[in-house]
Amino acid sequence: RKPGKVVKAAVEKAVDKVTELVNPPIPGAPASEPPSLTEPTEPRGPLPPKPDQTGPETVSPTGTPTGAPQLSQGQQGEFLTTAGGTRLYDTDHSLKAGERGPTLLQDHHLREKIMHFDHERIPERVVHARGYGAHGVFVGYGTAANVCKAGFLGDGVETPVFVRFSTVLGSRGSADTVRDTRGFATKFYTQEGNFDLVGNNIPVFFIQDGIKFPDVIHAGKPHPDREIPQAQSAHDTFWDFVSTHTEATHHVLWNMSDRGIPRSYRTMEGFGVHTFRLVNADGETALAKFHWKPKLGVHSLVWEEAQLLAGVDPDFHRRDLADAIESGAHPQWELGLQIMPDSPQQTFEGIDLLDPTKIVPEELAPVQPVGLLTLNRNPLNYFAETEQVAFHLGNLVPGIDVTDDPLFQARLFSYLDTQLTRLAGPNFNQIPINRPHAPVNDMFRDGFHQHAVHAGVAPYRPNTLDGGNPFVAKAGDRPFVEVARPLPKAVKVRSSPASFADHFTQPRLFWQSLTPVEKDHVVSAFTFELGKCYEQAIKERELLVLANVDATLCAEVAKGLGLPVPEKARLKKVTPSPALSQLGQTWPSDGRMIGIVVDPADLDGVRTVRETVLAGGMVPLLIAPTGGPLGDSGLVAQRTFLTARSVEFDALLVAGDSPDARVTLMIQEAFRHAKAIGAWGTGRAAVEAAGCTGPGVVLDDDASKVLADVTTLLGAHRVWERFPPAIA
Ligand code: HDD
Repeated sequence: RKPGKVVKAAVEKAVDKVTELVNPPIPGAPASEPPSLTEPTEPRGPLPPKPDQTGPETVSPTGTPTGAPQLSQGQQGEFLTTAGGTRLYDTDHSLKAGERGPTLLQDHHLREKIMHFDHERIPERVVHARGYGAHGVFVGYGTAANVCKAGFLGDGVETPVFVRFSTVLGSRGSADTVRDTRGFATKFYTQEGNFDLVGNNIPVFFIQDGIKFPDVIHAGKPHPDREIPQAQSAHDTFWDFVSTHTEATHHVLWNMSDRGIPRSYRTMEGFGVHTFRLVNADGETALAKFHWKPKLGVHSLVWEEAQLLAGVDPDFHRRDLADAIESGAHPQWELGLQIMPDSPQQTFEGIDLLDPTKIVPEELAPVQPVGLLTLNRNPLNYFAETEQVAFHLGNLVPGIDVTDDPLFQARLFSYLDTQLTRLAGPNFNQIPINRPHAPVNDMFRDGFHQHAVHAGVAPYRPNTLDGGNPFVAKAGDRPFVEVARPLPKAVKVRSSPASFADHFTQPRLFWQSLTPVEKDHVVSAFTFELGKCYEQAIKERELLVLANVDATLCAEVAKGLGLPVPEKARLKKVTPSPALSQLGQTWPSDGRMIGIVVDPADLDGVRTVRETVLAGGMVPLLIAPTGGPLGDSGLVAQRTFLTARSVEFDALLVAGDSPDARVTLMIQEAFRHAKAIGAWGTGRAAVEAAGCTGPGVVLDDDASKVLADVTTLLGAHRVWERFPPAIA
């Protein structure tokens, strides 16, 4: 045998071993071929998708075909073909007049390949461009029946869903962890048609009337001259707008709070924001607000961590969601309703329910659980599903109707209109991810990208030629019927009701409901963002706004900016809503990332800890000086001192001492970000040498006790006691 072959075989064997250790086989998953170092020489059939991945459903839960293709038409077939299906024998060389000659115009494959590539990108969403999606299932509890007749809320009814999370301001390639509002859009493929709940992780909005949407977005997007900064609100135009447009104050307060930098999509609340009108089987109506409550609790990053992550792992939230689903840690949210009477005034406890800058505190109208959402499958293809999904608030089902909130009303126009350019035509509902699972019979015809081959000759009503089909549904056939509500006697005006003028009571309510630690973070966020503005007048004007929210908030931000504190404003007394704080509760530690700096001298101890972490539903990541297998222990380093950074982990365990400065940095960052730290063996010396002792740092000889204490600390997410807040 030639020596080269022996070396190659040995390398292949080693690669296979490491691959198996890093990616242990998933029970029940179809066996996949081991990766090879050389290019395959024989054609083979399509590869199956990974067990956590599927495309849009091809049949509804009751067996109705959804029209989605059975298996994606992909590049996994045996032979490469043209788009017309003709087999090709070469795709690496253009057709030329001789090897050194010019390329011939007749080369159809060259022209088709480049033509298609030139048009692979479509316009990104004008807002919410950066997003990530997942498939799942929603199961109704049946508890909403007294207020809402929607079938999907019925007891035990299972409805397939697709959820897309997003940031608002950044471009499609921007970082996940920037300070911003997060989109939380859910498409329920119900048996009565699609219902889209297009919400955010913040329950209020910047504007009360949709006509101002271009203004707030132009202000938040990068400056038009230099197109900077990307995916940020920390710049002059944003603060110029919100400091002069005070109805934005409530939303701004939420953005500057920890809600603006979620730890994960899995640990965010979601809100439908607007008030909806619900109808029950007896035709009675109620007003309601939708809430998503995460089973893992509401958790956030700290600001420095968010900034580091934007560079270290710009895909942090995407990766987190996909990994969690792949590993079987399926994230869940309970859907809840706040129910308010449908009074002629459409107010509740003095709160105008048509004003999207106002919340209804949960203490006044408790959130009543009506169903459970589980995200359990990753998309098969990002573009086909996550990019092409199109949400629209007008996708309503019997039992759920709109209200006259002027923001809601403008949105009803925008979401259809925007798809015409983004998805190039009016037939975007025929894209597999958007196809309803209920039968569709719409008489819409032709247009760009028409997929259907419609039969019949009479796409109009009334007709006799197609037997009068399709017929309109009668009351017993469960049609969607707009609620017939008397309109107030009115004149045409361009103005808002007087109740919309109160811009400060609820921001104050939010501020006063936060704990001192959370208030500290709000002060820092305002100080940071305004500190990035160049125009002095903008900072001073925002301080005037803050003076109307709270004197301490205003004074602390002014101190940070080095500016005089404006005169005290007359402030309303508010009753805090403890439900608005995200601290003070204990949550499951499922799916948390635990970094473990290994001790090469005590790999048995590391193995035990790793197994306990896994058994606890958390994810252990072993960090060692170099990659690859750790001795003969059967363990493999998933991170090295070069590739690991503290921000990836929710808690850090240090099993071994190491003179490496990157380990010291890892410990110090985890400490600074109020994370739980545990150490045993020689690792204790490493933590002490980094100067990181105090609350939330567990040092003990018994590794299992260290892990147990760290897991308990994770229940509260962070160890805030480490840094007493500056604000009482
Ligand atoms: Fe919007 C996208 C949420 C106000 C116009 N919006 C979009 C998405 C979310 C929201 C989550 C991303 C959907 C996806 O993942 O595809 N938007 C909101 C919320 C609002 C809101 C919670 C206030 C309560 N939006 C709003 C207004 C307008 C729009 C007032 C226009 C008048 N939004 C759009 C849009 C987008 C969109 C331009 C861009 C891409 C798309 O619709 O499909 O139509």
